[in-house]
Amino acid sequence: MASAAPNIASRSASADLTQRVERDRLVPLWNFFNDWFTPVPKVSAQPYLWHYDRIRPAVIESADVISAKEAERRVLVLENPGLIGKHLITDTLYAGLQLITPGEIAPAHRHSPVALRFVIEGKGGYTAVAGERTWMEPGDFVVTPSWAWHDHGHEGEGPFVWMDVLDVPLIRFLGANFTEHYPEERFPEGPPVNDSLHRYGSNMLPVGYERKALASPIFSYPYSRTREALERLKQQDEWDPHHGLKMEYIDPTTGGPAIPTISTFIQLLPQGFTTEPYRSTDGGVYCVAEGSGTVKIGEGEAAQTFEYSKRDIFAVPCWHPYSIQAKEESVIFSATDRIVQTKLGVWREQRQ
Ligand code: 1HN
Repeated sequence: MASAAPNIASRSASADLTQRVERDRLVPLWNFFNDWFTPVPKVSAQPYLWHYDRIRPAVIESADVISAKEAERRVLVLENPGLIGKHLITDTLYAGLQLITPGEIAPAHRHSPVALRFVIEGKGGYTAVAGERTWMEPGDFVVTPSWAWHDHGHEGEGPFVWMDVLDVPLIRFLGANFTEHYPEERFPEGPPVNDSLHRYGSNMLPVGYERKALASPIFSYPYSRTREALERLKQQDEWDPHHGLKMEYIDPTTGGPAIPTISTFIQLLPQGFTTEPYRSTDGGVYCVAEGSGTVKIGEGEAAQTFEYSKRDIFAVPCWHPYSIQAKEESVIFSATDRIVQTKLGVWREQRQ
């Protein structure tokens, strides 16, 4: 057991040593041991919810301020109130709302962090990964693997908005962040639309398939398929008291997560269902695809309750218990760093 205060024989001698060794770039561990090694995790992120209806006008207005081309990516970043200036939604994840208007192209580039998109609104938008296009619809979950060339476009009408989530903080922390800009606006056209979904996402694999990258070869998980699966499964009352009906998006070639560094989930809660409080060490980003209700995040006096409805986004900081009460049947997407923690052997959960 770590004692509350270190047993320092002489405070003045310790302070004196601290001062003298500073010039030799030495710091006594006992000065900060208890600050670092706490019984439970210290978390900077705070519970927070963004009401889409409230922030939508600013997202739309961003098109008057800058073009997608000029901005490279025209995004309003979802910055957690506990991480001001860090531009992060949780301690380990970045998230933002990206707008693209008809005819615009967000130019091709690639970077080491992985990006995922969860489509919020619009029709006629697409992402191309290495020249292969996938048209996006609300509720679709789309992945841009590490170091894959990608550009976005919009050939429909009206605004097209999605939520981006990236593992930027993790990759920056590791010192492995590289970016490259493609010399043309768009990467040359590649395989036909949704080729990889048909090739790898139909419970078959091409004979002789060899895995080339860590990421799933599927980069589009259409909402129509996801919703159909949830609809079928819900008929059997598969309700986990803490999660309702919760599924993880996977790489069909391995059964592992769809993204090597971000775990992604979709859950359905029937009307009137309240999840039992649950916490885990993976903080996360939640986006409401359907429904409305309330979510309580945190414990004791620090607990906060937010009303949610379709398209709202909320942050659950790690090790904060949360409970969702579905007023209407709700479908909620989430992205967390669970897979990283699991691989490192430090992930914990607590069902309360
Ligand atoms: C990025 O490349 C995209 O490709 C979106 O759409 C958001 C945030 C930080 C760094 C790169 C995109 C991003 C980003």
